[in-house]
Amino acid sequence: APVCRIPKLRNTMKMKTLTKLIMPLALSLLTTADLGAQELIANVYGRETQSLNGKWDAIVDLYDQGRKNKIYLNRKPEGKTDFYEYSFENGLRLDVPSDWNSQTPELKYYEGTVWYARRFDAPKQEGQRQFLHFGAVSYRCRVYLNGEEIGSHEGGFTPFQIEVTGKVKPSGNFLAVEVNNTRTPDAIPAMAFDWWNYGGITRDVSLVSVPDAFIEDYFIRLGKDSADRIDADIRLSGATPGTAVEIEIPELKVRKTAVTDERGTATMSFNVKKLDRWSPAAPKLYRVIVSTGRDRVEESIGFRNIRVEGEEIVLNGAPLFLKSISFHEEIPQRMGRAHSEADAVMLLSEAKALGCNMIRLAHYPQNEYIVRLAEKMGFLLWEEIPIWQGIDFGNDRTREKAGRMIKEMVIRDKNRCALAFWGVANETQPSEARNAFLRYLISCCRSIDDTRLIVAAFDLVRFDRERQLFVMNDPFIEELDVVAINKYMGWYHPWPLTPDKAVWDVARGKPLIISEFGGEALYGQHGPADVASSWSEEYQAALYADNLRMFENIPNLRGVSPWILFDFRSPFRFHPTNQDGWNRKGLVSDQGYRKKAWYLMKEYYDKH
Ligand code: GCB
Repeated sequence: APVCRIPKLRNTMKMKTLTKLIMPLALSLLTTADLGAQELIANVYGRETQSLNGKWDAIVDLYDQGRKNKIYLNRKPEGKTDFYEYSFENGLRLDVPSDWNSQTPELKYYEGTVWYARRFDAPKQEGQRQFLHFGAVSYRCRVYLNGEEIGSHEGGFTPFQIEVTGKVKPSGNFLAVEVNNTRTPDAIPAMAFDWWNYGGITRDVSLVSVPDAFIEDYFIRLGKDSADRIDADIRLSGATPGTAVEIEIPELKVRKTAVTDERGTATMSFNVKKLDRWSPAAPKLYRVIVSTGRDRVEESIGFRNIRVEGEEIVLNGAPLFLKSISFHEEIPQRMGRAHSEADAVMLLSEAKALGCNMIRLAHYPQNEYIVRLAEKMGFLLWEEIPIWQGIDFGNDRTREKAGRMIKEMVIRDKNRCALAFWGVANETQPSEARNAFLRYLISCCRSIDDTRLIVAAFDLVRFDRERQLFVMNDPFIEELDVVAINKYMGWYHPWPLTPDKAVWDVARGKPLIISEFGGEALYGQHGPADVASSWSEEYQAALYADNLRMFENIPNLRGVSPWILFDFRSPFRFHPTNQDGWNRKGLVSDQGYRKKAWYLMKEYYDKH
């Protein structure tokens, strides 16, 4: 199981709550086993890996004939009468990692199946276990090694791995991956969403080697309400109970040991002296080394406290205002998915220039380069899974998938102190089915990590004419630590009164974040500041000025996150000259030029 603290919960939670947590958890673990994907190894980038990135052979399988014809066997004619109507040689070649849409014009709009294949050698290492690790494949895939199906995965933005110990040969392995990005009503996201549905092996692929008894997972963090106590849970795989595990933090002069219990987990809690806590202003990280007699892994970890007190979000004991921005995992200039460290530098530098202290990673877990660099650069993070309108909340299979997805996200990033918020949904409508679904997602997060704040974004705020106030009625906000609102005043909603009179009475008693606001403008287009259809920089800037004025009338406002940093590609956007397949709400154009509204936002952030 994932580092899963269910027994610990017994002390703090009622049995009824516990059963509610365990039942769905047990269910979803079963499904994971079905799929052949296994528990994730923490910190793959800190491991001994062989990269399988590069050029892969590819076959576009529009009518899904490949599996039926077992093309993953990669057979070659031997006898005189043999022939096979496929070959992975001398055909299309695609980059991994990358989306397929941006690699050849024929695949720009493609939604369907593409087969990827490559050969690799894996020199034998005695006493080692090996795992194939995929950072992400969009959206679903089946993996075949040397002619055998070894696993599958669904969900385009989270990692998975498959153990291949004893299955990889020292040389001449043939790895095929059947990737499909067809939209379906039971998928997450489902049939329509406001971003580009890139397909492909979009993140790094590696062969990870670990000792046969190895450090599988760990969760090392500052105690929830303590400025100097570090809590750690470390889980070993393949080790006998009673194995000693050590944590070393040289800069803090820490060297602590504990032994594993019968589940393979070692638990430690210890106080440290002179800890510099991580914050956006001082993003201090410490070198942490976890080791056993057989295995050793190290990485940089930061320590901080985050909690809610009444209407405040409190970081390291002090109230904080979140100066956030969103971006998609996309490089607009390249019209493709972001997948490298250089891409992360581009996206995050522009957020830094705006003066942000937080990123809302829209609308799905983004790659680890972005998450890790954001932490180093001093951004808090909000990470969510693509529960984005139109989700089939009544479908149990969809719920299981979402649960697995959110767990993969939490497992991957739980050691990143920058991560402050787990987002469970964006723009959902109240219903019993939705409530049960989201409650389940919250229980999935909390079963692994109960230290982050749980948030969801709603678009239900409306103007109450009688009370002359902006209000919202969704009882689900009671289940959240922080309430987030997407509200497009001046774009989707005309102003019912002037911005200085637009007062909010929403989610009082809790911190509120404006998680989206904005409007579209085409960079370099000038026009009247009061005509939306001018798509002008002037209109967008005036809209920003109005919204920033309204924010003064939201008493529990503790952060804002404009939509969005860059123009992004979206099949929702049909206007031939102003949009041409792009959502133009960016503060920065698709070519990287700052629009007028950028400067207003920058000034606002500099003042806060
Ligand atoms: C929203 C969605 C976001 C869209 C945005 C828009 O409310 O959360 O994904 O892109 O509005 O531009 O309409």
